[in-house]
Amino acid sequence: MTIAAIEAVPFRLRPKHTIRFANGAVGETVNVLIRIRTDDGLVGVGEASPRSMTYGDSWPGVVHTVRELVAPRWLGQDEWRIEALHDQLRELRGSHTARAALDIALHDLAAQRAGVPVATLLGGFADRVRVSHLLSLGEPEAMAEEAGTLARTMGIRAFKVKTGLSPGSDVERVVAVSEAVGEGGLVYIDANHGWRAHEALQVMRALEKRGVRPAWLEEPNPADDVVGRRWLAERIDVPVVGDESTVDLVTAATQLRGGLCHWVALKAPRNGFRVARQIVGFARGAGAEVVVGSQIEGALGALANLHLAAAWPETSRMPAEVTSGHAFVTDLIDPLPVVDGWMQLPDAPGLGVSIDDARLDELRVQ
Ligand code: MUC
Ligand code: MG
Repeated sequence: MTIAAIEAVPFRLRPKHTIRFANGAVGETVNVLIRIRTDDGLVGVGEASPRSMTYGDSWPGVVHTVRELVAPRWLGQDEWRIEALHDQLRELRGSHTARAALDIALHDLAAQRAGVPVATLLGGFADRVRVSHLLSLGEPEAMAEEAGTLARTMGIRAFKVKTGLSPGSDVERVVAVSEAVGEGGLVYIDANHGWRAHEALQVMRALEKRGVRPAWLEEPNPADDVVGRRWLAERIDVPVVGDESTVDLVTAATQLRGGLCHWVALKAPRNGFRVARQIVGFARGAGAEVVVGSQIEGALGALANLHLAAAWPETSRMPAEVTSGHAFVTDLIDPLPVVDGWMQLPDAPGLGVSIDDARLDELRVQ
């Protein structure tokens, strides 16, 4: 079957609260629904969540890329030939979120044809995922309170503590959340480039003195401070994780081989499934772990992340950030529930979701 139409529909998401991190915030935001329709009427979907502060992209840019640069190349092509379709975009630089959403939509189509969930098509390792939740950067007490509430109401025991504001207050954030989570919980840090390398070392030493050991440390200092990153990675025994500095196979391989990080974060909304598979293979060969993170996507993007986390043993080892769909008051689909700290995959073919046109029309940005 061939690709008959590709749509890029911007829609508005309203968060319950603005989600803050060291290099920006996500408040009311516009994401883009990608729909690929085949000549026999099957529809594959993906959500692009552009992040100007992280990748320099924007929703009008995603819409333009899909409508003007991708659609003319892909219309009339065989939907199954995913590698060939991506190869036609090789001259397109960047555009991670547009490319990832297109890749997700192609896999949604392929899995529907095969009659299995996307996670099964990819590898089928698990049918449920241990959940981690990203805590917005705020006062230590407020972050600890949010963690405690989610532990009680949803059974979540794994939390990303957003930091990168100031080393002293950041230590208090991590300590407060760790105390709220208690024994058996898992706490890790993301500074989104907010510290200098020596400040990151200072924070880790201060945490050690307080008896707190984070499971990993994401993006401690600016990634272009190559010397500082390596200096830090050589000095701490908590794994340093590349996230926005390891956006594809080449950057992930370069950072891992260069000793700038020990592990790598994957995100379906940034990597899609194809690039995620490449990075997982490289990381496994390099003896590195991967973790599944969120870029605060809507419920559709979070559903794609759930399939990614369930696909392979490597992506299932650590709790995955799949709760961002719960952050919004308005969205295209309802987020999946978290029960006792786990999220169950839908067993319907594909991503397991269909988009309600009336709901899309309400949220559509003209
Ligand atoms: C993260 O892990 O860095 C914040 C911006 C973004 O693109 O991702 C988030 C979370
Ligand atoms: Mg991160």
